[in-house]
Amino acid sequence: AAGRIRHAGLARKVVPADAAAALIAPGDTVGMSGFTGSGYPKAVPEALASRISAAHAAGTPFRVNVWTGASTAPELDGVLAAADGIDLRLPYQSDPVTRRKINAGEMDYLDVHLSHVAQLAWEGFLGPLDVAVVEVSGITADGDLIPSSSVGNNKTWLDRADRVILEVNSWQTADLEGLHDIYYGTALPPDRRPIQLTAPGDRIGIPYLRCPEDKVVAVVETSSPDRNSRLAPPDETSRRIAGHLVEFLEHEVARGRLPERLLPLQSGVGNVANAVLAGLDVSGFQGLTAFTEVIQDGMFDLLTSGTVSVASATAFSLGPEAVVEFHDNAARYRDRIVLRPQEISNHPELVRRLGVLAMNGMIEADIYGNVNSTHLMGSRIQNGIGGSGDFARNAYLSFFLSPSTAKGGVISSIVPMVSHVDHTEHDVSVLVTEQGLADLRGLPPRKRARAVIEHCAHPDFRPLLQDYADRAEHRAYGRHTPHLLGEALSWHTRFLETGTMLPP
Ligand code: 0RQ
Repeated sequence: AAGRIRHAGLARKVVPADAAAALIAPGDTVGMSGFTGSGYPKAVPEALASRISAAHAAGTPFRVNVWTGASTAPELDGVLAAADGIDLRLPYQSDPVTRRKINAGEMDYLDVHLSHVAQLAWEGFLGPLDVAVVEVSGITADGDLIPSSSVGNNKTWLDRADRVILEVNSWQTADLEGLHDIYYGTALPPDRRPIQLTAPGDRIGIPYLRCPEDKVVAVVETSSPDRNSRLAPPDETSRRIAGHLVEFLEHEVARGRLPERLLPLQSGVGNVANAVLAGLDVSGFQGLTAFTEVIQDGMFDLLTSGTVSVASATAFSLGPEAVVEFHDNAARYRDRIVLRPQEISNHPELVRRLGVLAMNGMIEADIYGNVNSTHLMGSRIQNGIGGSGDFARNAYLSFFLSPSTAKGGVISSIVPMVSHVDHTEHDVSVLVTEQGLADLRGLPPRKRARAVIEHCAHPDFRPLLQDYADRAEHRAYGRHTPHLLGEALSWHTRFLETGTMLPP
């Protein structure tokens, strides 16, 4: 990484990855960088996984706890999980090997709101943070760290860890310098002050991460790309979901309930969320802003086309084409993109103040509008809650989006009762499927049920849901939120027993 380490003292600490990994001991808690496949360390986790495998082969136990920003990549979560090297993992993950180990009960997983992680670490009851392994894109002559393609919890890991290992990745564009805004004004109560951010593009911190030189025990040079996964192009279902949502936004503007430039957008990860952003790009909206968590391809396209003028986030999550466009023209995007620590990008105070329009995917919703974002059939984790709760609860309007069915039509995403709750009915304004949109604002429970069944449910399941709601209305213990408890989760049970939620 010639030219990327401009500080003499830290340049002297450069070692190969396996020497750095040797500084991590069994039982350590390791705070790693990385957020939705960007800015994660590329070399030390693999070297650590090799050490762990060698120890296991020799009959010696070796596991560590891994804290990150959010999901990473096969080179981090994948290799460490495959080596059975993780005792406890937090927060959001989306790695298939990790998911399998968690659901097999072989690895503990703590799924917490992404804005809470830094505070949890500071509170101290999760225990000490022994090591930080953080990717940066460079080190200045003064020893300031130029952040990489994600910020995540790096500030907190560098502040809290006893020992710090830096990976300096020369694949990241040098033009990242100046794009980040690292806010050092956070404190624990009772010393908290208001966060003085009133527009998505505001800069309230400094462009660098700080770390005392003597805490850095190793510096490793890398030059490997981020994960750069490609999302599926929007299919007909996603395009319809996007269509309903855009039509709703236009309607709200026409009614004078939203400004013409809307309010700052937050968009979740995944194919559906990406399709919604593509829908906004051809919608005629102009001068939009984003106060979001991740800049994925759809958001990047909105910045490129000018539909979105400025976007705040904590990470990029780009496909290969968008990465090339960004690296070739980073200087052009630098003034319009701000990457912040995730405790700020997702901060409830800021989400509420700015009046964010939150748009997130879901696994399932029930007829009353409770949403499950994380668990299949009540028990099998898919990814995690991520930032969806940070945004949904505090948003001006919170949308949850999903195809109305899953797994080829045998699962209904609209069910009598959700099998796991991430977002309660109180945090859900609007549900959208390819069938239509249910605006739940101001509706009491029985009217919510009618709207959800009529507008969101798939025709294969709609009569079944209507039948359930009708019978519940007559036979339930109470008529405020009528449920038949013996039947409420029977659709999930039927799927587990017969492979379909449809009755014989
Ligand atoms: O599984 O790929 O094995 O077929 O779940 O579903 O339809 O591709 O949708 O990519 O938008 O993801 C909720 C997981 C949706 C995501 C979730 C199965 C389905 C498929 C993915 P397969 P789709 P998406 C801030 C926002 C929580 C975090 C969040 C998510 C897979 O949006 O992780 O919101 N959200 N963060 O088949 C059984 C059902 C199902 C189902 C879907 N009802 N039953 N399987 N699937 N519904 C950003 C961050 O936090 C980083």
